[in-house]
Amino acid sequence: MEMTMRWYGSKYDTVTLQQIRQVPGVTGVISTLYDTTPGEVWQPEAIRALKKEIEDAGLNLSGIESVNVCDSIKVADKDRDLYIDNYIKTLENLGKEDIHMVCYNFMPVFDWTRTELARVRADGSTVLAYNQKAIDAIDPNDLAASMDKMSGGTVLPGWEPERMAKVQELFEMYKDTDGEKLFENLVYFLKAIMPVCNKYDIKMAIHPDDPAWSVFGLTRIINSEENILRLMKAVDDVHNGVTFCSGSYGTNLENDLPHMIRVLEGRIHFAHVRNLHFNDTSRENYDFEEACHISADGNFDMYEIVRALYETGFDGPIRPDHGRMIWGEKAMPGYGLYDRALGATYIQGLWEAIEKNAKRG
Ligand code: DNO
Repeated sequence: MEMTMRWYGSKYDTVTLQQIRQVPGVTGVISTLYDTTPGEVWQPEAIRALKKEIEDAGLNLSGIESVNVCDSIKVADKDRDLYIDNYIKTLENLGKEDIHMVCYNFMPVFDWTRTELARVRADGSTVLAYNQKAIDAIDPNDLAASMDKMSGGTVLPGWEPERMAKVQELFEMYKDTDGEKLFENLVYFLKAIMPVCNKYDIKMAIHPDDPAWSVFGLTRIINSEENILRLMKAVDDVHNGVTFCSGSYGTNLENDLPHMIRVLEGRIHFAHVRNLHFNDTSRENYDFEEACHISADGNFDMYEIVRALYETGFDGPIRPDHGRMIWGEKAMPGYGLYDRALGATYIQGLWEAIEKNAKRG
């Protein structure tokens, strides 16, 4: 594995490449061209400039999170082939720059969904949180505005204001797209891009739905072992792979995370490792918050998660995921420096112990 951190580019991120470089063991970043809109072709010069900036700081550009898939492709409207062609051109441009891992998602309308971006925990840190009652009380048309207000002026990945300005239109666009259709459209998209992925050895890594169930009546399909395996079989090519995000699959406690990693052996190309703390698991009051990375702070056995990655020969980029906001830091919710740095170090500690133990036999 390669330990990485997510970085949004110097124009948007509060964290610098120089700071990331000083986090023990981190050799790469996962980045994106945040200025682009879904559907547009990424220009070679822009990719090159991003890569150069990162390499000049002594780090690798270890993959892209995300090249977002536009709604036309997700709902299969009349423009989808045109946008798939654009996506292929983007992949080609990335491949030519020697970039081999692309994370994306296939969630309708909303990317990750939380009801609080700064819930205060007992130790004074703040975290992202989800509360079912709060979701049930929200009009989806207001969700983007409320997320924006909670963000404290920082950008939120997946919540681009231009898209969110037309939420109603988007809901309308998806009204005939049920789970089966969305799945078919995803398979169509993947089959169309596999040749370019094979040519440049680009590993596509689908990010799970977060949370791992439908919200606001919008279907979601990448949320369980059964569904992700179905997708792996439908396009049975190593370049059709997975971002294993423990904090997203783990929102549904029925998902056995270490087991999922094992059955996905060879198809996980990127790992997001984080823990969640559940306060209530009853259906009506379902409530969780994002804990710090260590097992003791949440509901997941982080040792077993990392062990499963190690034992299945995972060799892609791994990154600590959302961190708490601590020590007075002001940053993008979930993406401060300090707690993610602690997470990166902890995950590497687990990895080293597991590896040494395994080698000892
Ligand atoms: C949020 C992220 C997601 C993720 C996308 C992948 O923090 O986990 O926005 O990057 O869903 O396309």
